[in-house]
Amino acid sequence: MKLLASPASPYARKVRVVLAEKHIDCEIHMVDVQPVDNPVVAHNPLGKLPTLLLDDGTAIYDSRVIVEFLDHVSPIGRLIPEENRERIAVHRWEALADGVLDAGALLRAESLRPRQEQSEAWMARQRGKIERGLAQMAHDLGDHAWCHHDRYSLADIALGCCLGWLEFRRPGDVEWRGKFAPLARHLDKLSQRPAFANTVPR
Ligand SMILES: N[C@@H](CCC(=O)N[C@@H](CS)C(=O)NCC(=O)O)C(=O)O
Repeated sequence: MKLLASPASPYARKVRVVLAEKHIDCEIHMVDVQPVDNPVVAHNPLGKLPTLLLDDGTAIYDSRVIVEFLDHVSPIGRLIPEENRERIAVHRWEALADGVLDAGALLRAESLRPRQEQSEAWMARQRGKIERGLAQMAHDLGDHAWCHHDRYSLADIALGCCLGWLEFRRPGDVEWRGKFAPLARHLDKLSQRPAFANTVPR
C-alpha cells in the first residue's frame, strides 16, 4: 500500500495517525498537489490528498473512506465501533472536525487573495462555521477523557488533526485556545502520543 499525502494536510494526517496507531505498514509519498498535472490526478480525479493506492492498483479516497478501510485491515486497536449508533456517533465527530477544517481551508484561501478581492461576508460565514463547530465539540468533550465514551477512537484523532491544523495555519486568526479550554487540554494530551508527535504539520 502507498499513501499519497503532504506534510501539512490535516486530512492526510488523520490517515497517517490511524496507520501509526494500528501499526499498519504503508509507504508514504509526499506529493505537491498545486501543479494542475500533479501525480494524484492519475489515481483520483479530484486530485486531492490523501489518496491510498492498494497493491492491486485500486485508489481509495477520501480520508473518511480510507480510515474506515484501514480500521478493517487490521483488528489491532479498533478505532471505529461496530455497533451502528456508536459508529455513527464517532463518524459525527469526524464530520464536525473535518467540517471545521473545510471552513478553515476556505477562510485561509480567501484571506490569501488580494485584499480588494476578499469577501468579508464569505469570510464571516466560514468563521461562523469554525466557531460554532469548535463550541459544539468543546461542549460535547467537556471534562471527559475522550470524545466518545471512555476510549480513544477516530473521534479523538479527527479532533486532534483539526486543532493541530488550526494551530499551524491560524486561519482568520481565530482564537480558540483561550475560548475552548477542553479542546486545548485535549490537543495537549493527544500531542503526547507518538502517532501525533511524529506527524506534526509543517
Ligand atoms: N474531504 C477530503 C478533503 C481532502 C482535501 O481537501 N485535501 C487537500 C489537501 S489538505 C487537497 O488535496 N487539496 C487540493 C485540491 O483541492 O486541489 C478528505 O477528507 O480527504
